[in-house]
Amino acid sequence: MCGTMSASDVFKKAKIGDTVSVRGWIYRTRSSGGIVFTVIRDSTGIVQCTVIKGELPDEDFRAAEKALVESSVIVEGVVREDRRAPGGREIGAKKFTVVHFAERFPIFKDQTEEFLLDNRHLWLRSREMTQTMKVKALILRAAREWFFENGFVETTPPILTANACEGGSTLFELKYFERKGYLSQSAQLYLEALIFSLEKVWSLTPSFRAEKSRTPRHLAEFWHLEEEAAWVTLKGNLEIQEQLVSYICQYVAKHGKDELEFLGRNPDDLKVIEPPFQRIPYTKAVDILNDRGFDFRWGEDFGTNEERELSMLDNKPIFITNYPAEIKPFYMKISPDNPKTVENADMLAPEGYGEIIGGSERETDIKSMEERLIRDNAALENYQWYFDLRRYGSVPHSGFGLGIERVVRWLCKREHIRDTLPFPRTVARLTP
Ligand code: NSS
Repeated sequence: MCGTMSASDVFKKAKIGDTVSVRGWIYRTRSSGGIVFTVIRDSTGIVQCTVIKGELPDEDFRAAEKALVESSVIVEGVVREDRRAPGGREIGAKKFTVVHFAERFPIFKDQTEEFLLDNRHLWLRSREMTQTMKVKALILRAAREWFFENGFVETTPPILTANACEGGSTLFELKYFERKGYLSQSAQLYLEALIFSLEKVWSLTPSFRAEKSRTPRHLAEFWHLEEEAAWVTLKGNLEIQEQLVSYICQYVAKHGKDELEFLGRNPDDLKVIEPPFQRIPYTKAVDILNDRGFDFRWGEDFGTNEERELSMLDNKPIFITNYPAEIKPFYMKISPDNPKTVENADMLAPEGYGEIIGGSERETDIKSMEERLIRDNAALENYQWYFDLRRYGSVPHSGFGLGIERVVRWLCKREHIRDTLPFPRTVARLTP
Protein backbone atom coordinates (compact mmCIF):
# COMPACT_ATOMS: atom_id res chain seq x y z
CA MET A 1 0.00 0.00 0.00
CA CYS A 2 1.56 3.29 -1.12
CA GLY A 3 -0.75 5.71 0.73
CA THR A 4 -2.68 8.52 -0.96
CA MET A 5 -1.40 9.19 -4.44
CA SER A 6 -2.27 11.89 -6.95
CA ALA A 7 -3.93 10.91 -10.23
CA SER A 8 -0.85 11.88 -12.24
CA ASP A 9 1.46 9.86 -9.98
CA VAL A 10 -0.57 6.74 -10.73
CA PHE A 11 1.02 7.07 -14.20
CA LYS A 12 4.36 8.59 -13.24
CA LYS A 13 5.35 6.97 -9.93
CA ALA A 14 3.25 3.86 -9.24
CA LYS A 15 4.33 0.44 -10.44
CA ILE A 16 1.96 -2.07 -11.96
CA GLY A 17 0.58 -4.17 -9.11
CA ASP A 18 0.97 -1.46 -6.43
CA THR A 19 -1.97 -0.86 -4.13
CA VAL A 20 -2.76 2.84 -4.04
CA SER A 21 -5.42 5.17 -2.76
CA VAL A 22 -6.63 8.15 -4.79
CA ARG A 23 -9.12 10.81 -3.82
CA GLY A 24 -10.98 13.37 -5.84
CA TRP A 25 -14.21 13.98 -7.72
CA ILE A 26 -16.04 11.80 -10.20
CA TYR A 27 -15.31 13.18 -13.66
CA ARG A 28 -17.25 10.56 -15.66
CA THR A 29 -19.03 7.42 -14.67
CA ARG A 30 -20.93 4.62 -16.42
CA SER A 31 -22.05 1.23 -15.26
CA SER A 32 -22.97 -1.90 -17.13
CA GLY A 33 -24.03 -5.06 -15.40
CA GLY A 34 -21.68 -5.74 -12.55
CA ILE A 35 -19.03 -3.16 -13.56
CA VAL A 36 -18.73 0.57 -12.92
CA PHE A 37 -16.13 2.60 -14.81
CA THR A 38 -15.45 5.75 -12.83
CA VAL A 39 -12.95 8.37 -13.90
CA ILE A 40 -11.63 10.35 -10.94
CA ARG A 41 -10.34 13.88 -11.26
CA ASP A 42 -7.98 15.64 -8.86
CA SER A 43 -5.82 18.74 -9.17
CA THR A 44 -3.20 16.80 -11.14
CA GLY A 45 -5.31 14.98 -13.74
CA ILE A 46 -7.67 12.05 -14.23
CA VAL A 47 -7.46 8.31 -13.66
CA GLN A 48 -9.94 5.53 -14.39
CA CYS A 49 -11.11 3.19 -11.63
CA THR A 50 -12.84 -0.04 -12.53
CA VAL A 51 -15.24 -1.24 -9.87
CA ILE A 52 -16.23 -4.89 -10.28
CA LYS A 53 -18.99 -6.44 -8.17
CA GLY A 54 -17.51 -9.13 -5.95
CA GLU A 55 -14.01 -7.57 -5.86
CA LEU A 56 -14.95 -5.16 -3.05
CA PRO A 57 -17.59 -5.03 -0.28
CA ASP A 58 -21.16 -5.01 -1.69
CA GLU A 59 -21.92 -1.77 0.09
CA ASP A 60 -18.96 -0.08 -1.71
CA PHE A 61 -20.12 -1.40 -5.06
CA ARG A 62 -23.64 0.00 -4.52
CA ALA A 63 -22.16 3.37 -3.56
CA ALA A 64 -20.04 3.42 -6.74
CA GLU A 65 -23.11 2.57 -8.82
CA LYS A 66 -25.15 5.31 -7.21
CA ALA A 67 -22.58 8.15 -7.08
CA LEU A 68 -23.18 10.86 -9.69
CA VAL A 69 -20.62 13.04 -11.46
CA GLU A 70 -18.78 15.43 -9.06
CA SER A 71 -19.37 13.24 -6.01
CA SER A 72 -16.24 13.31 -3.84
CA VAL A 73 -14.69 9.87 -3.38
CA ILE A 74 -11.72 7.92 -2.04
CA VAL A 75 -10.79 4.78 -3.95
CA GLU A 76 -8.28 2.17 -2.95
CA GLY A 77 -7.14 -0.47 -5.42
CA VAL A 78 -4.46 -2.07 -7.54
CA VAL A 79 -2.73 -0.33 -10.46
CA ARG A 80 -3.21 -2.32 -13.68
CA GLU A 81 -2.35 -1.88 -17.30
CA ASP A 82 -5.36 -1.29 -19.52
CA ARG A 83 -4.99 -0.12 -23.08
CA ARG A 84 -8.58 1.19 -23.24
CA ALA A 85 -8.22 3.44 -20.18
CA PRO A 86 -7.00 7.05 -20.58
CA GLY A 87 -3.20 6.96 -20.21
CA GLY A 88 -3.12 3.15 -20.49
CA ARG A 89 -3.56 2.43 -16.78
CA GLU A 90 -6.41 2.01 -14.36
CA ILE A 91 -7.08 1.19 -10.74
CA GLY A 92 -8.95 -2.02 -9.93
CA ALA A 93 -11.02 -0.90 -6.92
CA LYS A 94 -10.86 -2.84 -3.65
CA LYS A 95 -12.55 -0.13 -1.59
CA PHE A 96 -14.83 2.70 -2.77
CA THR A 97 -15.80 5.38 -0.26
CA VAL A 98 -18.15 8.18 -1.22
CA VAL A 99 -17.34 11.21 0.92
CA HIS A 100 -20.27 13.16 -0.50
CA PHE A 101 -22.98 12.07 -2.95
CA ALA A 102 -23.31 15.01 -5.35
CA GLU A 103 -26.68 16.20 -6.60
CA ARG A 104 -27.13 16.09 -10.39
CA PHE A 105 -24.39 18.44 -11.69
CA PRO A 106 -25.93 21.28 -13.72
CA ILE A 107 -23.03 21.47 -16.19
CA PHE A 108 -22.87 18.97 -19.02
CA LYS A 109 -21.94 19.11 -22.72
CA ASP A 110 -22.92 21.87 -25.17
CA GLN A 111 -24.07 24.55 -22.78
CA THR A 112 -24.05 28.23 -23.70
CA GLU A 113 -21.24 30.57 -22.71
CA GLU A 114 -23.72 32.58 -20.59
CA PHE A 115 -24.79 29.47 -18.68
CA LEU A 116 -21.17 28.58 -17.97
CA LEU A 117 -20.51 32.13 -16.75
CA ASP A 118 -23.57 32.00 -14.47
CA ASN A 119 -22.15 28.76 -13.07
CA ARG A 120 -18.56 29.91 -13.02
CA HIS A 121 -18.07 28.66 -9.44
CA LEU A 122 -18.69 25.15 -10.79
CA TRP A 123 -17.17 25.55 -14.28
CA LEU A 124 -13.83 26.29 -12.58
CA ARG A 125 -13.56 22.51 -12.15
CA SER A 126 -13.27 22.03 -15.93
CA ARG A 127 -9.90 20.79 -17.09
CA GLU A 128 -9.60 23.74 -19.46
CA MET A 129 -9.92 26.26 -16.61
CA THR A 130 -7.65 24.19 -14.37
CA GLN A 131 -4.85 24.08 -16.94
CA THR A 132 -5.18 27.78 -17.70
CA MET A 133 -4.94 28.70 -14.01
CA LYS A 134 -1.84 26.55 -13.67
CA VAL A 135 -0.16 28.33 -16.57
CA LYS A 136 -1.13 31.67 -15.04
CA ALA A 137 0.56 30.66 -11.79
CA LEU A 138 3.71 29.78 -13.75
CA ILE A 139 3.67 33.16 -15.49
CA LEU A 140 3.43 34.95 -12.14
CA ARG A 141 6.18 32.82 -10.67
CA ALA A 142 8.49 33.40 -13.64
CA ALA A 143 7.93 37.16 -13.49
CA ARG A 144 8.62 37.30 -9.77
CA GLU A 145 11.78 35.23 -10.25
CA TRP A 146 13.02 37.43 -13.08
CA PHE A 147 12.57 40.63 -11.08
CA PHE A 148 14.21 39.12 -8.04
CA GLU A 149 17.19 37.81 -10.03
CA ASN A 150 17.66 41.21 -11.68
CA GLY A 151 17.71 43.33 -8.54
CA PHE A 152 14.19 44.81 -8.60
CA VAL A 153 12.37 45.38 -5.31
CA GLU A 154 8.74 44.26 -5.05
CA THR A 155 6.53 47.04 -3.66
CA THR A 156 2.92 47.43 -2.54
CA PRO A 157 1.24 50.55 -3.95
CA PRO A 158 -2.33 51.54 -2.96
CA ILE A 159 -5.51 50.59 -4.81
CA LEU A 160 -7.64 53.43 -3.43
CA THR A 161 -6.54 56.67 -5.01
CA ALA A 162 -7.49 60.26 -5.83
CA ASN A 163 -5.54 60.34 -9.12
CA ALA A 164 -6.38 59.25 -12.64
CA CYS A 165 -3.30 57.75 -14.24
CA GLU A 166 -4.78 56.71 -17.57
CA GLY A 167 -7.44 59.39 -18.04
CA GLY A 168 -10.89 59.96 -16.56
CA SER A 169 -13.08 58.04 -19.00
CA THR A 170 -12.33 54.59 -17.56
CA LEU A 171 -12.21 55.51 -13.85
CA PHE A 172 -14.31 53.62 -11.31
CA GLU A 173 -15.50 56.19 -8.83
CA LEU A 174 -16.32 55.43 -5.22
CA LYS A 175 -17.38 57.22 -2.09
CA TYR A 176 -14.27 57.62 0.05
CA PHE A 177 -15.66 58.75 3.42
CA GLU A 178 -16.86 62.29 2.66
CA ARG A 179 -15.18 62.69 -0.73
CA LYS A 180 -14.63 61.05 -4.09
CA GLY A 181 -12.07 58.36 -4.57
CA TYR A 182 -11.21 55.99 -7.40
CA LEU A 183 -10.05 52.45 -7.92
CA SER A 184 -6.52 52.45 -9.28
CA GLN A 185 -5.98 52.13 -13.05
CA SER A 186 -2.23 51.75 -12.62
CA ALA A 187 0.36 51.87 -9.86
CA GLN A 188 2.70 53.89 -12.05
CA LEU A 189 2.58 57.26 -10.31
CA TYR A 190 3.34 55.58 -6.96
CA LEU A 191 6.10 53.43 -8.42
CA GLU A 192 7.66 56.60 -9.80
CA ALA A 193 7.81 57.98 -6.25
CA LEU A 194 9.48 54.77 -5.05
CA ILE A 195 12.38 54.82 -7.54
CA PHE A 196 13.97 57.77 -5.75
CA SER A 197 14.90 55.44 -2.90
CA LEU A 198 14.77 51.93 -4.36
CA GLU A 199 15.77 52.77 -7.98
CA LYS A 200 14.40 49.55 -9.51
CA VAL A 201 10.89 48.52 -8.42
CA TRP A 202 7.93 46.46 -9.51
CA SER A 203 4.47 45.58 -8.28
CA LEU A 204 1.61 43.21 -9.00
CA THR A 205 -1.79 44.73 -8.22
CA PRO A 206 -5.36 44.57 -9.42
CA SER A 207 -6.10 47.46 -11.78
CA PHE A 208 -9.53 48.67 -12.72
CA ARG A 209 -10.91 50.12 -15.93
CA ALA A 210 -14.54 51.00 -16.46
CA GLU A 211 -14.36 49.75 -20.05
CA LYS A 212 -17.83 49.84 -21.55
CA SER A 213 -16.83 48.09 -24.76
CA ARG A 214 -17.28 44.32 -24.87
CA THR A 215 -14.16 42.96 -26.48
CA PRO A 216 -12.27 39.67 -26.11
CA ARG A 217 -9.36 41.53 -24.46
CA HIS A 218 -10.83 44.00 -22.00
CA LEU A 219 -11.70 43.34 -18.38
CA ALA A 220 -13.02 45.75 -15.76
CA GLU A 221 -10.57 44.24 -13.26
CA PHE A 222 -7.22 42.79 -14.30
CA TRP A 223 -3.86 41.90 -12.73
CA HIS A 224 -1.27 44.48 -13.58
CA LEU A 225 2.45 43.79 -13.44
CA GLU A 226 4.29 47.10 -13.43
CA GLU A 227 7.94 48.08 -13.47
CA GLU A 228 9.70 51.40 -12.95
CA ALA A 229 13.41 52.18 -12.93
CA ALA A 230 15.60 55.23 -12.41
CA TRP A 231 18.35 56.11 -14.92
CA VAL A 232 16.60 54.17 -17.72
CA THR A 233 15.57 55.73 -21.04
CA LEU A 234 13.15 54.28 -23.60
CA LYS A 235 15.90 52.10 -25.09
CA GLY A 236 16.71 50.44 -21.76
CA ASN A 237 13.01 50.11 -20.94
CA LEU A 238 12.44 48.01 -24.09
CA GLU A 239 15.40 45.79 -23.24
CA ILE A 240 13.96 45.08 -19.78
CA GLN A 241 10.59 44.24 -21.32
CA GLU A 242 11.91 41.83 -23.93
CA GLN A 243 14.07 40.04 -21.39
CA LEU A 244 11.19 39.65 -18.94
CA VAL A 245 8.73 38.41 -21.58
CA SER A 246 11.29 35.97 -23.02
CA TYR A 247 12.04 34.62 -19.56
CA ILE A 248 8.34 34.07 -18.91
CA CYS A 249 7.92 32.26 -22.25
CA GLN A 250 10.93 29.98 -21.71
CA TYR A 251 9.84 29.21 -18.16
CA VAL A 252 6.28 28.34 -19.13
CA ALA A 253 7.44 26.25 -22.12
CA LYS A 254 9.68 24.27 -19.78
CA HIS A 255 7.48 23.88 -16.70
CA GLY A 256 4.02 23.98 -18.26
CA LYS A 257 4.48 21.66 -21.22
CA ASP A 258 1.55 19.35 -20.40
CA GLU A 259 -0.79 22.22 -19.59
CA LEU A 260 0.11 24.10 -22.79
CA GLU A 261 -0.35 21.02 -24.94
CA PHE A 262 -3.73 20.33 -23.35
CA LEU A 263 -4.76 23.88 -24.27
CA GLY A 264 -3.59 23.50 -27.88
CA ARG A 265 -0.41 25.57 -27.56
CA ASN A 266 2.78 23.98 -28.85
CA PRO A 267 5.52 24.80 -26.29
CA ASP A 268 7.96 25.19 -29.23
CA ASP A 269 6.04 28.34 -30.25
CA LEU A 270 7.25 29.88 -26.98
CA LYS A 271 10.82 28.63 -27.12
CA VAL A 272 11.54 30.95 -30.09
CA ILE A 273 10.59 34.01 -28.02
CA GLU A 274 14.09 35.40 -27.43
CA PRO A 275 15.42 38.98 -27.60
CA PRO A 276 15.65 41.12 -29.63
CA PHE A 277 12.06 41.98 -30.60
CA GLN A 278 11.55 44.23 -33.65
CA ARG A 279 11.12 47.95 -32.96
CA ILE A 280 8.79 49.66 -35.43
CA PRO A 281 8.11 53.40 -35.12
CA TYR A 282 4.40 54.31 -35.15
CA THR A 283 4.95 56.39 -38.31
CA LYS A 284 6.33 53.37 -40.13
CA ALA A 285 3.48 51.18 -38.80
CA VAL A 286 1.02 53.64 -40.37
CA ASP A 287 2.76 53.17 -43.74
CA ILE A 288 2.71 49.39 -43.37
CA LEU A 289 -1.03 49.46 -42.68
CA ASN A 290 -1.79 51.72 -45.62
CA ASP A 291 0.34 49.51 -47.92
CA ARG A 292 -1.83 46.62 -46.81
CA GLY A 293 -5.07 48.27 -47.78
CA PHE A 294 -6.04 50.00 -44.52
CA ASP A 295 -7.26 53.60 -44.64
CA PHE A 296 -5.39 54.83 -41.59
CA ARG A 297 -4.29 58.38 -40.88
CA TRP A 298 -1.30 59.52 -38.80
CA GLY A 299 -2.62 60.62 -35.39
CA GLU A 300 -5.28 57.94 -34.99
CA ASP A 301 -5.03 55.19 -32.41
CA PHE A 302 -4.87 51.58 -33.58
CA GLY A 303 -8.11 49.65 -33.31
CA THR A 304 -8.41 45.89 -32.93
CA ASN A 305 -8.03 45.27 -36.68
CA GLU A 306 -4.91 47.39 -37.07
CA GLU A 307 -3.32 45.81 -34.02
CA ARG A 308 -4.12 42.35 -35.28
CA GLU A 309 -2.52 43.12 -38.66
CA LEU A 310 0.63 44.51 -37.01
CA SER A 311 0.93 41.63 -34.59
CA MET A 312 1.11 39.22 -37.55
CA LEU A 313 4.39 40.82 -38.69
CA ASP A 314 6.57 38.39 -36.71
CA ASN A 315 6.32 35.15 -34.74
CA LYS A 316 7.74 37.05 -31.74
CA PRO A 317 6.27 40.10 -30.01
CA ILE A 318 7.06 43.47 -31.60
CA PHE A 319 7.32 47.00 -30.23
CA ILE A 320 5.49 49.91 -31.82
CA THR A 321 7.35 53.00 -30.64
CA ASN A 322 6.89 56.79 -30.58
CA TYR A 323 3.13 57.29 -30.84
CA PRO A 324 1.60 60.75 -31.40
CA ALA A 325 1.65 62.72 -28.12
CA GLU A 326 -1.95 63.77 -28.82
CA ILE A 327 -3.38 60.29 -28.15
CA LYS A 328 -1.17 59.38 -25.17
CA PRO A 329 -1.26 60.30 -21.44
CA PHE A 330 0.32 63.39 -19.89
CA TYR A 331 3.26 61.56 -18.27
CA MET A 332 5.02 60.29 -21.40
CA LYS A 333 8.21 62.13 -22.34
CA ILE A 334 7.98 64.24 -25.50
CA SER A 335 10.55 62.94 -28.01
CA PRO A 336 13.65 65.17 -27.99
CA ASP A 337 13.81 65.08 -31.81
CA ASN A 338 10.08 65.45 -32.54
CA PRO A 339 7.60 67.36 -30.34
CA LYS A 340 4.68 65.54 -32.00
CA THR A 341 5.63 62.10 -30.64
CA VAL A 342 6.41 60.56 -27.25
CA GLU A 343 9.12 58.21 -25.98
CA ASN A 344 6.78 55.27 -25.54
CA ALA A 345 6.18 51.77 -26.87
CA ASP A 346 3.44 49.20 -26.85
CA MET A 347 4.46 45.55 -27.05
CA LEU A 348 2.17 43.51 -29.33
CA ALA A 349 2.04 39.74 -28.94
CA PRO A 350 2.18 37.67 -32.15
CA GLU A 351 -0.61 35.70 -33.89
CA GLY A 352 -3.05 38.58 -33.66
CA TYR A 353 -3.20 38.69 -29.84
CA GLY A 354 -2.22 42.38 -29.80
CA GLU A 355 -1.09 44.69 -27.01
CA ILE A 356 0.26 43.08 -23.84
CA ILE A 357 2.47 45.91 -22.54
CA GLY A 358 2.28 49.70 -22.51
CA GLY A 359 5.33 51.61 -21.36
CA SER A 360 7.30 54.82 -21.71
CA GLU A 361 10.10 57.05 -20.59
CA ARG A 362 8.55 59.59 -18.21
CA GLU A 363 8.27 63.32 -18.80
CA THR A 364 10.42 65.41 -16.46
CA ASP A 365 9.18 68.83 -17.58
CA ILE A 366 6.38 70.00 -15.26
CA LYS A 367 5.04 72.60 -17.72
CA SER A 368 4.64 70.07 -20.48
CA MET A 369 2.73 67.74 -18.14
CA GLU A 370 0.50 70.56 -16.90
CA GLU A 371 -0.46 71.49 -20.46
CA ARG A 372 -1.44 67.94 -21.24
CA LEU A 373 -3.39 67.49 -17.98
CA ILE A 374 -5.34 70.65 -18.84
CA ARG A 375 -5.95 69.17 -22.32
CA ASP A 376 -7.44 66.12 -20.55
CA ASN A 377 -9.60 68.23 -18.16
CA ALA A 378 -7.76 66.86 -15.11
CA ALA A 379 -7.59 68.68 -11.75
CA LEU A 380 -4.00 69.95 -11.47
CA GLU A 381 -4.12 70.16 -7.68
CA ASN A 382 -4.25 66.36 -7.44
CA TYR A 383 -0.89 66.10 -9.22
CA GLN A 384 1.18 68.49 -7.11
CA TRP A 385 2.70 65.62 -5.10
CA TYR A 386 3.65 63.95 -8.39
CA PHE A 387 5.30 67.15 -9.67
CA ASP A 388 7.39 67.20 -6.47
CA LEU A 389 9.18 64.16 -7.93
CA ARG A 390 10.43 66.52 -10.67
CA ARG A 391 11.34 69.20 -8.13
CA TYR A 392 13.66 67.21 -5.89
CA GLY A 393 16.40 65.28 -7.68
CA SER A 394 14.60 64.47 -10.92
CA VAL A 395 16.24 61.73 -13.02
CA PRO A 396 15.52 60.14 -16.38
CA HIS A 397 13.31 57.14 -15.70
CA SER A 398 11.02 54.70 -17.46
CA GLY A 399 8.54 51.97 -16.75
CA PHE A 400 5.79 49.80 -18.13
CA GLY A 401 2.65 47.84 -17.32
CA LEU A 402 1.98 44.29 -18.45
CA GLY A 403 -1.56 42.89 -18.41
CA ILE A 404 -1.23 39.42 -16.90
CA GLU A 405 -4.51 38.19 -18.42
CA ARG A 406 -3.44 39.42 -21.87
CA VAL A 407 -0.30 37.30 -21.57
CA VAL A 408 -2.26 34.28 -20.31
CA ARG A 409 -4.64 34.67 -23.27
CA TRP A 410 -1.74 34.64 -25.70
CA LEU A 411 0.29 31.82 -24.13
CA CYS A 412 -2.80 29.64 -23.51
CA LYS A 413 -4.37 30.46 -26.90
CA ARG A 414 -7.66 31.48 -25.31
CA GLU A 415 -10.15 33.20 -27.55
CA HIS A 416 -11.60 35.39 -24.81
CA ILE A 417 -9.78 37.12 -21.95
CA ARG A 418 -12.54 36.16 -19.49
CA ASP A 419 -11.22 32.58 -19.62
CA THR A 420 -7.89 33.63 -18.14
CA LEU A 421 -9.14 34.33 -14.63
CA PRO A 422 -11.52 32.53 -12.29
CA PHE A 423 -14.17 35.21 -11.78
CA PRO A 424 -14.07 37.68 -14.67
CA ARG A 425 -15.40 41.17 -14.13
CA THR A 426 -16.78 42.77 -17.29
CA VAL A 427 -19.41 45.40 -17.99
CA ALA A 428 -22.06 42.68 -18.03
CA ARG A 429 -20.93 40.65 -15.04
CA LEU A 430 -20.26 41.09 -11.31
CA THR A 431 -21.46 37.65 -10.14
CA PRO A 432 -20.67 34.98 -9.11
O1 NSS B 1 -2.99 51.55 -20.02
S1 NSS B 1 -1.76 50.82 -20.21
O2 NSS B 1 -1.35 50.61 -21.57
N1 NSS B 1 -0.54 51.54 -19.44
C1 NSS B 1 -0.57 51.86 -18.13
O3 NSS B 1 -1.50 51.66 -17.39
C2 NSS B 1 0.72 52.43 -17.61
N2 NSS B 1 0.41 53.40 -16.55
C3 NSS B 1 1.54 51.29 -17.09
C4 NSS B 1 2.89 51.71 -16.58
O4 NSS B 1 3.65 52.28 -17.35
N3 NSS B 1 3.20 51.44 -15.34
O5 NSS B 1 -1.97 49.41 -19.53
C5 NSS B 1 -0.87 48.53 -19.44
C6 NSS B 1 -1.30 47.15 -19.84
C7 NSS B 1 -1.84 47.02 -21.26
O6 NSS B 1 -0.79 46.89 -22.20
C8 NSS B 1 -2.67 45.77 -21.16
O7 NSS B 1 -1.85 44.63 -21.26
C9 NSS B 1 -3.22 45.85 -19.75
O8 NSS B 1 -2.38 46.71 -19.03
N4 NSS B 1 -4.59 46.38 -19.76
C10 NSS B 1 -5.70 45.62 -19.65
N5 NSS B 1 -5.87 44.29 -19.54
C11 NSS B 1 -7.13 43.81 -19.46
N6 NSS B 1 -8.23 44.59 -19.47
C12 NSS B 1 -8.12 45.93 -19.59
N7 NSS B 1 -9.20 46.69 -19.57
C13 NSS B 1 -6.80 46.50 -19.67
N8 NSS B 1 -6.32 47.76 -19.79
C14 NSS B 1 -4.98 47.65 -19.83
